[in-house]
This record gives sequence, structure tokens and C-alpha cells, in this order.
Amino acid sequence: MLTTRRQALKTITAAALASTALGRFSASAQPATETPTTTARSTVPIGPFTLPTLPYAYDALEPHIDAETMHLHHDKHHAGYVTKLNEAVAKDKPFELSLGSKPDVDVQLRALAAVPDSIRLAVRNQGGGHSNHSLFWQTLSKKGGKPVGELATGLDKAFGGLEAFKAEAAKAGAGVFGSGWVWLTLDAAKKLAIETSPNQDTPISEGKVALFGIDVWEHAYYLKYHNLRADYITALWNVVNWDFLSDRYAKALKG
Ligand code: MN3
Repeated sequence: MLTTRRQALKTITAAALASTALGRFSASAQPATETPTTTARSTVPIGPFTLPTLPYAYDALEPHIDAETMHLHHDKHHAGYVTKLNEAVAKDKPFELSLGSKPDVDVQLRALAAVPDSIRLAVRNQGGGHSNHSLFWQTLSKKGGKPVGELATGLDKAFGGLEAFKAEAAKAGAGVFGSGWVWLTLDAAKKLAIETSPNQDTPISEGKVALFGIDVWEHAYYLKYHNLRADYITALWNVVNWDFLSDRYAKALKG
């Protein structure tokens, strides 16, 4: 069963990578006079939300996070959230226009009640996926390192140190049933906490700062770690961008 599923995932990944490569090739090589593809594309909403570029190479986090997973996770899963978010907001033209040309999805997620009823769930799910992954890529780096400054002090005070924080976060990750996230959050009283959310829900919809999120959806680890989510989380600590998180925390404290 497990082998079959793994093979299926590998096949899907190979197909996804092939289609990505083909898509890029045809986009750059396509003669301007060739109209059928252009016509087909014009029916697909292309904005206003856009997929951010991965801030490092696909294989930068090897061996902890494999390049194949990064390709699939960024180019297919994250891209899918962006596409579906754009499709959703296109269904409510006044709302879409109100977003402007370079919208920040976090603004909508902080005020979900203000999003029109008919598209609120899509914005929560697809917009959450866009927001969560946009943050996730930035919080990883091959450099690794340790928390510094106020974050180091904050983790000591809230959890009893970095290792205790990691242990508690890993435990929370093991406890997420199905797909979701583990979060390091900061609330309005500037208190640090470890929380979990189902699906693509984000703490920012509860008025908190999402400092760091660990993606515990199977798509984040299944190719390399199979069903062993705990092994994936253990490996992930090697590629956490603590400089970025320390800076993010310092800014959040002032905000
Ligand atoms: Mn994911």
C-alpha cells in the first residue's frame, strides 16, 4: 500500500516536473503569431496574486528537504493556491478591483469577515495556502544557525530554551491530525506560543503574528520521509533560517 502510494506520488511528480519544463519551454519558444495558446491562456485568471520566486535553488536544502519535493511543493502546490485564489476573487469583480494591482493576501486573511460571503472560504483556504507558503520559503535556508538576540531570549523565557522549543513544536506537529501547520505565534500581548492549525488556516486570522510555520501536510515530506512526519520535522531544524526569524521577531515586538 505504502509502496504503491509512493510510486504514485513519484509518477505524479515526474509528470508535474515534465509539464513545468514544457510549459516554460513553450512560453519562451512560442512564436508571437501562434494564437491558439494565447486564446486558451486568456481564459485563465493571471492575477492579481502572484507566486513568489523561491529565494534559493530547489536543491539548496538537500539532503534535509529534497529538490524533487521543493519543485513539486513550490511549482505545483503553492502555484495551485495562487491560481485558485485568483479564480476565486475573479468571481467578485468589485472585490477583485478593491484589491489593487499588488494585493497583500495577509490583509484579507486578517479581516476574513470583510471578504464577500461567496468567496470567503476560498480566500481562507487558497489565500491561506498562498500566505503560509510565502512565509515558509523565507524561513528556510541551507545556512541553518541559531536564534539570536531577542528571539533567543524570548524562546528561553517562553519555552526554556531552543531545544525545549523544538521538542514542544515537534510534539505539536505529531499531534496534527491530517493536514495542517505548527506555528510559533506572537499575540497582542507579545506572548510567544506554539499552536497548530488545520488545513491552511493561519494565526493571522486570529489577530496574531505568524512568526514561523512548519508545514506538516504530507506533500511537504512524503517523497523523502514517507509517513514519518517526525523524521521530517527533525531534519527541518537543520535548515531553519534563524537569522530571518530573529529579525522577524524583533520587528514584530516593535510592531
Ligand atoms: Mn505545503
